[in-house]
Amino acid sequence: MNIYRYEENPLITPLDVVPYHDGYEVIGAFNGGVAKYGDETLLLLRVAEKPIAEHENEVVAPYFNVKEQKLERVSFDKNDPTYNFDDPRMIRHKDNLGGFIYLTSISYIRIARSKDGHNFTLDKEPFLYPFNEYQTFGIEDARVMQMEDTYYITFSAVSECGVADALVTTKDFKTYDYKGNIFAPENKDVLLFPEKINDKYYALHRPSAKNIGELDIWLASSPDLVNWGDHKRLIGVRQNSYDDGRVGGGCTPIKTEAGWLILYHGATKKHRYVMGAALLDLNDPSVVLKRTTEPFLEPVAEYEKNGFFGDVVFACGTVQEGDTLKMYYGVADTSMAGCEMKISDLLHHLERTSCLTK
Ligand code: MAN
Repeated sequence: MNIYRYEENPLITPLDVVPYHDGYEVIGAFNGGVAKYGDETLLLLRVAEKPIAEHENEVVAPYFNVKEQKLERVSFDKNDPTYNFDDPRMIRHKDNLGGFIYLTSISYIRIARSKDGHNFTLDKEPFLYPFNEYQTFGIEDARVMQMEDTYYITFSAVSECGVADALVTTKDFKTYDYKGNIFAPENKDVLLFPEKINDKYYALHRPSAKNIGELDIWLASSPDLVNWGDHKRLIGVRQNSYDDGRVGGGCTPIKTEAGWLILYHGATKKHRYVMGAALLDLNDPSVVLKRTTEPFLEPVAEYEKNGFFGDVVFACGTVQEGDTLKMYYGVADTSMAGCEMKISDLLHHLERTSCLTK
């Protein structure tokens, strides 16, 4: 299937972002949600900032102190046998496998604006910055759904309580109304459908089963976009496939004549992230009509393969113009890239490579 990657890729890298905090460096400007606002394309970038260590053996972890409303840092010694520093994204306890204590960077959402969809200018201030006890380790991976003149923004709220999903609404991308956590931990990748279906709102979400179960995409419905129920497992991981480790919704569902087009990320157990697609029934999104057995986008470009966490393409939004779909995606947990494809090509790809197993 034909995908045109923008020649300017990567469109935004950490070097384009001035740190918001003194003594910090920007290590990521990625996984940006997408909105069309007036004549501009907005990317709601996840900016990750890391405290600069004072000496070679220091590992520093940031957290937002809610009471004091300021960012603080905790220092660790790389040689301390109590901790495991192998995963660059986090610090774990050694004796308790999987025992997580801190992230090595803090993320918040900053807006990049563009008139041509290729050249972006960054806002100086964050748009969404941690403000409550569910966000002490940051705000990550925003997704935007537009209904009339209101934009609904979902994001991961990360703290020692786990990763929850929160919702805010805005009309101007300057101020916002907080609607609370709409999914409890651990859950990620909430995508709101852009219209009611048979008088109900729908969302995709990805509970992160820790004990029994897999990292599958679920469907929920709601009367008001805030209270969610009727949870159904929708798109699961598949053994021996590009998505045998985890799946999660990527872009706001796109309405086509053939059904709701879902662009999702699938990762192997070794954390290679690609983009797959599925098609849901227009009148009943709990019915999966088709699902790709081959990804439509894989990390092949240098900027997709190498970075803070390589071999990752992670799309969080699109702009649709007729049959053309402009997709913006995070690469290697580091930068932002853009590409274009035809929706009709995606539907053919689904037709050609479809398999119905959930
Ligand atoms: C994973 C990665 C990190 C992220 C944490 C918390 O480890 O996606 O980038 O910060 O989860 O969400």
